[in-house]
Order: sequence, then C-alpha cells, then structure tokens
Amino acid sequence: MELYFAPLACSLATRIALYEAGAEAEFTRVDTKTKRVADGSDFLAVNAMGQVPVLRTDDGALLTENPAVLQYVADRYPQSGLAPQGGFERYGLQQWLNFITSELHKVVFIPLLDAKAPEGAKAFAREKAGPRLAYLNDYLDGKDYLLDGFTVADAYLVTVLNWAKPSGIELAEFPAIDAYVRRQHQRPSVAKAFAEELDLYKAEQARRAPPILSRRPA
Ligand SMILES: N[C@@H](CCC(=O)N[C@@H](CS)C(=O)NCC(=O)O)C(=O)O
Repeated sequence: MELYFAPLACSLATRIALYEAGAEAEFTRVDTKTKRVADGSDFLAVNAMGQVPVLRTDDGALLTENPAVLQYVADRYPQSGLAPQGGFERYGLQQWLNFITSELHKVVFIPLLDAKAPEGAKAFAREKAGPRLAYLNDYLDGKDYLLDGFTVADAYLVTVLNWAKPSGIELAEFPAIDAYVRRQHQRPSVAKAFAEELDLYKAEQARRAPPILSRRPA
C-alpha cells in the first residue's frame, strides 16, 4: 500500500492506522499547496481534488476520503480490531467517522486553519466549535475511546484535535477531550506517527521561511 500524505494533515490518521495494523506501507509526501508529489510529479494526476489522503492499494486502485480510506485499512487488517467487522457497532463507527469529517474537520478546523478563509468564515467556525466540542466532551466523559476499544475513528479524532491549538481553540475548556487527547498521544502508534510528521512539518516550515539575511531592515 502507498499513502499520499502531507505532514500533520488529516492523512496522519491513516498513518496511525497503518502503524496500528503493522502494515507494510510506503509513505509518499505531497505538497498540497503546489499540488506536487515529492518526486516533482503532478499530484492532480493522482487525485483531481488535490487533497490527501490518497491510498494506493496493493492492486493499484486509488481510494480517497478519510472515512473510506480508514475503513479500507481496518478491513484489510481485520486482526487489528481497528473497526467492528459488522453489526450495529459498524454503524457506530461510521457515525463517528462522519461526525469527525463533517462536523469537526470541515466545519470547524478548515476555516480556522486556512489562511485564505475570510474572517466571516472563521467567526462562523468559532461559533460552531463550542456546541460540537461540548457534545463530544459529554460523550467522552468516563470513556477511553469513541467505541469499546481503539478504532480508526480514534485515529481520525486525535488527528483533527491536534489542530485545536493552532486554530485558537483551548482544549482545557473541554476536560474530557483534553484528557482523551493526552491519553491517545501515549499510544505508541499515535506517538510515533505524530513525532515523525512533526519533524517533517518543522523542516517544511523552516524551508518556507525566508532566510534572515535576505529580509529587508524595517
Ligand atoms: N473530504 C476529504 C478532505 C481531505 C482534506 O481536506 N485534506 C486536506 C488536508 S487535511 C487537503 O489535502 N487540503 C488541500 C486542499 O484542499 O487543497 C477527506 O475527508 O479525505
């Protein structure tokens, strides 16, 4: 399998899932701003939406959209327990994947993180954040995971909650969420994936920052 990813983007969830499953995978870096793959090729030829994650399966098929990609990895490695294999529990997993993707990822975090989003969009996202995080906080109170054990929904949730601080959201106001994030970060797959992508992200930021000597004096 091959995962097209960008450091600390939502594709981190799939990296966590692949580590959890002990899967053999190749990680191919994408610059989502320039739409170039690390080897210089055109990422739009891989995904016309220009977004990560994209998963190339061992058969060469391409899959996009976090909830689908994550469930594919879980089902490809059923022994990992990353998804209930059927029954009502599977709908519970899908309920959370959809909540994370539509209510948190897209409604709250994308407008707050995107430098191009106008202030009106950011204000709207801030207004939506409170009730959604309060709902999640109530749900997580007294629970270690979204379902009975760690699933791909937890991999996705911890990934988007990592964006809270740069979005100006103070998770300390939501103690059950705050405790949940801290616990997830102690999990080896989460800690390894996050540390690796944080290093890549910092290196990318350093490359983008203009060299000090070329800055004009004020
Ligand atoms: N609906 C897609 C959204 C994926 C998404 O928003 N990816 C972001 C990174 S977190 C991205 O690639 N953004 C670049 C862009 O939208 O141009 C999914 O759930 O997979």
